[in-house]
Amino acid sequence: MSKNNNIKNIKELLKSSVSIKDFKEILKLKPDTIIGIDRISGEMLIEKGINNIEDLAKQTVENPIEIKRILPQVLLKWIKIAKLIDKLVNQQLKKEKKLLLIGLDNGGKTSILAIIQERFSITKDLLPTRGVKREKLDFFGFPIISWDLGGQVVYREKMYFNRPEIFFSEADLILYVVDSQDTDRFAESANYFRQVLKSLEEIDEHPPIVIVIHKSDEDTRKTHQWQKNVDTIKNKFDAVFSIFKSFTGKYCDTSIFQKETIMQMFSIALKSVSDTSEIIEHILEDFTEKIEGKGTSIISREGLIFGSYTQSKTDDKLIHNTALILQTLSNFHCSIGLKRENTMTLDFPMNGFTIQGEKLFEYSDLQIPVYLWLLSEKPEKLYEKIDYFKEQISPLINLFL
Ligand SMILES: Nc1nc2c(ncn2[C@@H]2O[C@H](COP(=O)(O)OP(=O)(O)OP(=O)(O)O)[C@@H](O)[C@H]2O)c(=O)[nH]1
Ligand SMILES: [Mg+2]
Repeated sequence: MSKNNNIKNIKELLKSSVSIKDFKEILKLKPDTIIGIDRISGEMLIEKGINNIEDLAKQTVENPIEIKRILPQVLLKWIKIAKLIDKLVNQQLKKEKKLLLIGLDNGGKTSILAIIQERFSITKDLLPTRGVKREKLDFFGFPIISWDLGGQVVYREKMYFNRPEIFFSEADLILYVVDSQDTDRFAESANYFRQVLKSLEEIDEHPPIVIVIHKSDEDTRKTHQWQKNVDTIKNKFDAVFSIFKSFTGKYCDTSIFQKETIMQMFSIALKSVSDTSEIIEHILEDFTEKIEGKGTSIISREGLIFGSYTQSKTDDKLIHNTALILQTLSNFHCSIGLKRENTMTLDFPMNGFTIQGEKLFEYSDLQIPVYLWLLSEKPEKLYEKIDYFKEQISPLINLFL
């Protein structure tokens, strides 16, 4: 919610004619895009080397530059507005994680992004990516800006390494995609990877890296050849990591024909850049909206809350207190030899809602049951989607526990 407020607040500080296509570009807008700065004053600022909002925001309030035909108190006001825009943009950017997809051409980078966005049909007729394709995407509501770096040799050699600060800087995460079936190109891919790390080191950026061993399709995965390929890939990439010790990487194998492998890889990747409870909350928010509920929470038998999503504090308390009491009751029932129920329900007919707990899975070696608790006016909707939740989402949540 605060994310949209940021955008709204920034828009209010800019002239209505300014359209914002990319957040990062706001700070590069000319000073006179700020509301109240006329064109002539804007030009005077530019003459003094203040070319954009970012430059204006860098001025200190205590000791701003002097411009003859602009009153100091007016200039001060503009500097303060620029500082505010700068702050809001940076807050916003911080929330959106920059994800870089790198790897040779035909590796499957664009296909992976399409799967994450559930665009299955387009994966069949994808063309090679020309240059860099930037896109906003959403992983259960988790905001990400993906930079899909087309892997054809012309871009690799002529673009990225010439301007690494543009392409490689400020990445929160890198997915480096290797085609596990393309044996002839493992060395070429490892070599590209080495160049990428070298460039990153030169600009002093060290984002976490996931090496995606892609096209690990179900049938191929069973073959001896595939296992051999994976070993070769790991050997070659480990050798690169051993040269650049300041980087760490993980390996994941994926296939577009098994969406869950992509989701798991993505979850593992996100785990390295974000607070895991934040990710669980996004997943629950997405699910709660799908089933038109008012709130959900994931709680273990002993009352450990793994994550929750509610629209109001009262609903939050209502779910948690009810869940704790029902779970305590269920623990008592078990202690006297009854079987633990998979579903626990408490109806509030006069208030028109139900609180319901559904056992999701058992956690750790101690097999501690974990329940999904729902507060809803339409609890029957849960049954329409609970299989989806169990299949698609609980493995992801499991990863974060
Ligand atoms: N067998 C198999 N094929 C895949 C998989 N993922 C992608 N492909 C295919 O690989 C080809 C290349 O996929 P893209 O996603 O365009 O590859 P890219 O890495 O974006 O390539 P560039 O844009 O040139 O860098 C397409 O024909 C895809 O259908 C996979 O998991 N298994
Ligand atoms: Mg592509």
